Amino acid sequence: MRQNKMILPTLREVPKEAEITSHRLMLRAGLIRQLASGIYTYLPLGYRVLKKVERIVREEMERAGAQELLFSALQPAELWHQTGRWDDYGPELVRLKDRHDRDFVLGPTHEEVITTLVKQEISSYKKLPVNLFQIQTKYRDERRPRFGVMRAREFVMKDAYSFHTSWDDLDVTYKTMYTAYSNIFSRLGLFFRPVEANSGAIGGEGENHEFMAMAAVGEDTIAVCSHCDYAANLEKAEAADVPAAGLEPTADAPAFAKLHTPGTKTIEQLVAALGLEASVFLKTLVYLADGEPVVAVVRGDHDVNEAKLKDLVAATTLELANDTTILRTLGAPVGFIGPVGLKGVKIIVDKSAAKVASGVTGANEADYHLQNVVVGRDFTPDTVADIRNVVEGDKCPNCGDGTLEFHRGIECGHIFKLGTKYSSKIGATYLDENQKSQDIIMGCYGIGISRCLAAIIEQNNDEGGIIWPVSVAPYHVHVIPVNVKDEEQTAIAENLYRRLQAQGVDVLIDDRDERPGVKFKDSDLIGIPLRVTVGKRAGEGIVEFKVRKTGETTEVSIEQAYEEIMGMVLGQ
Ligand code: 9G3
Repeated sequence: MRQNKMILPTLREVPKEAEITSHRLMLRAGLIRQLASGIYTYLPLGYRVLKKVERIVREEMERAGAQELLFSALQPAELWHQTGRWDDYGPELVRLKDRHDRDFVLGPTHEEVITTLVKQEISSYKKLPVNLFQIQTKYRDERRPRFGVMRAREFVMKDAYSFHTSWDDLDVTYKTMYTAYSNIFSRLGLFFRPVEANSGAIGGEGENHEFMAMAAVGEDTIAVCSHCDYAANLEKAEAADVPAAGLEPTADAPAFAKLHTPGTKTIEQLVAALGLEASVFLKTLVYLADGEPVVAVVRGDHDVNEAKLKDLVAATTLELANDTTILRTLGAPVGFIGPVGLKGVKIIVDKSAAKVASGVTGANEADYHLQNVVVGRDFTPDTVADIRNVVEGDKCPNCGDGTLEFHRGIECGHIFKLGTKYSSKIGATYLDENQKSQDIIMGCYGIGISRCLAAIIEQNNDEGGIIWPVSVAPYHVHVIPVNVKDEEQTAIAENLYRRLQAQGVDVLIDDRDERPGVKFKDSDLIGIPLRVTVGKRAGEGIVEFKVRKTGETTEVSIEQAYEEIMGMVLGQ
C-alpha cells in the first residue's frame, strides 16, 4: 500500500480523553476514531489488524471442528421473553421498535438465537454434537464506556455454541475449545493465562474459564499460585482453609460483654481504639438479595465477595442495603451492627470468620460493640460458607504449598459449560436412542476480537509507539525511501516493494514527500515489525534493515534484506 494515498492520520499529541496506553496509541497511530462514546470507526490500518485477528480465530475454530454462520444483530424480543432475559437485563440491553412497533434487541450475545435455530433444524441425536460460531458486532449499552475499544458499546465478538447429548460429550468439546483458545492467544502474540471464573448472570451450572491477557490496566484481578498452576478470577478464587484467627473457643470462654465505643464505626477506628488485630473482628454487612435483607459476616481483615454471596443465595440481584434499611432492619446505625441477637434475618458467616475464637462485633446499639463473641454460641449462623475475597498470601486451595499472588488481566476470552439453561426454556430437545425427548446440553465460547487489539498493544509497545507481532501486523514490512525526489532511492524502494508484494508479503511504502524524521517517527508509532530504509547508500546496493521489536538496525545488501524478510514473514 502507498502511504501517500492512505487515510492514516497519525497524531503527535496524546488525546486527553484517552487514559490508557492502548487507547492513546490506537488514536495516535490512526487505527480508530471515536464516533460517539463507546462507538468507534476502524480506519484502514486498524481494520487490517482486526481482519488478521479474525482470520486467526476463524482458522483455529475451523481446525477445532466448528462451523461458521452469521446471525442477525436484530433479535425479536419474543426470544428474550422466552428465556426471561428481557426482564433480567436493564439499560445495558439495547432495545428498539421496528416500523410496526414490534420490540427487538440489538444482540449483546446470541444464546436465544442459536438455540432457536438448533431447535428448528436439529431433532435427532445422530446430528449431535455440533459446534457453530459467528464473528459479529455486538451491542451492550455500557453505563461508562472507557479505555477505547477495551470497553465499548459496540464491539466485534466471536461467539460459538456447542450442542450435546451428554455432559461427557460437552466436556470433550470444552477441552477442544480450551486448546483452540490457547492456540489463538499464542498466535496473537499475547501473554495470557486461562483462569477459573465465575459464570455470573448467565449462570449455567458448569465450569467456565476466562482467558486473561496479563496487563496492569486489566479490569479483572486474578489470583495465581506461586507454586502450582492454580489461577482464578478473584470473583471465584478460594483459599485453603486458614487456621483459626485466635485460639479455638473453650467451654469456659468468657461470655460476651458490651464495650462502650462512642463514634468508632470503622474497623480501623476499632483496631486503634481496642488495640486488637482486624482479624478478630466480625465485620457485618447487610445486603438486599432480590430485595430481601441478608446479613453477611466476614473477618475484619477480609471483604465480602459479592459474586460468591449472590451464587450462594441464588439471587438475581444483590446490593448493599443503604443506611436507612440497615437502621430499619437491625435497629442500629451502620458501624455498630452485628449478628448477635438478630431475629428473622438470614445470617451467612464466612468460613474464616466462623473460626474466630473470641470476636468483636457491633452490639446493634449506637456507640456499643460486643467482645468475646463466640460464633455458634452467641449466635447461630444460617449458613457458614466461603463468601470472601481471597487476599494475597492466602494458601493455595489446589496445592496447599504455594501462596496466592494478585495480577491484573484483560478478559479476552470466556468459555462456559451452559447445560440446559437455554435449551430448556427455548424447548430445544432431541430424540435419544430410545426415542425419548431430551433437553440439549450446551456450551458457549466467546472471544472479544476488537478487545484483543487493545490487549495486544498493552503488551507490545514502547515510548516510540506500537510494536505489532508479525502475525497480526497491518503490514509486515515498511519500505521507506528517505528522499522521494531522489530517483535512484525511489526506484530501488519501488522495486523492493513490488518484489515483496509479489511474494505475498504485506508491504507499506512511505512514498510521502516528508522529512526523514517524520517518516521514522510515524513508522515507530504505527509499529510495523520490519523496516527497510532506502537512503544515501542505496546506490551502493546498501539499505538499512530495522527490527522494530528489538530496535536492532543493520546495514545490509538489498538481497540480504529481502532474504531476512522472507524468513521472518512467511508462515505467519
Ligand atoms: C445481555 C447483556 C449483556 C450481557 C449478556 C446479556 C454478558 C450476557 C454473558 C455472555 C456469555 C457468553 C456467548 C459468547 C460468550 C459469552 N453480558 N453476557 O449474556 F443481555 Cl445486555 O455473553 N455468550
